[in-house]
Amino acid sequence: MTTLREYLDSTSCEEKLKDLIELVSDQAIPIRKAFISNQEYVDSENIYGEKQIALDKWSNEHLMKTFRESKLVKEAASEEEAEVVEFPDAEASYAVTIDPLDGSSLVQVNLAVGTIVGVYEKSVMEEGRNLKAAFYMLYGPLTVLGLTVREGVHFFALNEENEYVMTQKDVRIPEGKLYASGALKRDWLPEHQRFIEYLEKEGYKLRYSGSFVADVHQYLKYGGVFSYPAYRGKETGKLRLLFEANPMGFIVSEAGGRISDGKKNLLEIRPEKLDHRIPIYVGSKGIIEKMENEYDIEV
Ligand code: P6P
Repeated sequence: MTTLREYLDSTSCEEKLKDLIELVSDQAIPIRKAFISNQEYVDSENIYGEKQIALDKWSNEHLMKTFRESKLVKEAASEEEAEVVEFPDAEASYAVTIDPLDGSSLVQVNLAVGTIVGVYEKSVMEEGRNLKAAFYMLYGPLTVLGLTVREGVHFFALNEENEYVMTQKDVRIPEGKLYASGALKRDWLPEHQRFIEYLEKEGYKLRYSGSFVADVHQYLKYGGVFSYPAYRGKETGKLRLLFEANPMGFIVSEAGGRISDGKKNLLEIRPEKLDHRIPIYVGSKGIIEKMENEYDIEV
């Protein structure tokens, strides 16, 4: 089976970027090992006012240490940090975004969570379409790596020797019929509600876990539309542009799908601030374009 390095060597990826992708994806091993002893909530919150579990902090600190020691990263932004972290000793210019442990509250109920990574040429405050690489490590029954270096999307899994081997090449998202919507139904805005009612009438099946990275991985395989919309009292929605929407949306787009804010291609939206939240509809291209053309989704 093709290893991660063998795949990377078959691409036009720069050597330092290959090294960075391998180094960061290998951190799935220590992060997963830390699950058992870092599950409790700690008395701190992230910048979004969300309670943190010890693992959020542990994985963030571990990844930041990895970046610093690698000298491959000039700056890193994290869902768990209030500011961009600079690495003045870096010998490369990559700018990295991380959600160190997306869906972390699910660790306590043993559901899949993951690490989301975006790599830019020089700055994290870029439109998502400028990503040089985007990948995620998904901690489920297998430890899976979903990766794009702008040459399609490919899945890898850790084998018995803790080496990533390719399990699926050139992933293409089908026009499947899964759907999900975050936010309380009583707070959905009228056009979003109308769209969801259409999906249900068309026989779409609800699949929603509470972990964006795990849900998007499922939608990549089976197709459909995952949404976390603008909703009453939170017209920006909940998910973060830099740390969740851009990298995962870029991967879905590279697999032939689409990510939208409800009106337009989300990957063309310039971030206004680090903690930029945004409504998202991500998944199969056909249904998302239908939504954009036939529903006046409130954004
Ligand atoms: P809710 C996890 O906190 C997260 O950012 C995403 O991974 C997930 O899709 C969403 O929030 C879940 O939000 O409101 O359903 O708990």
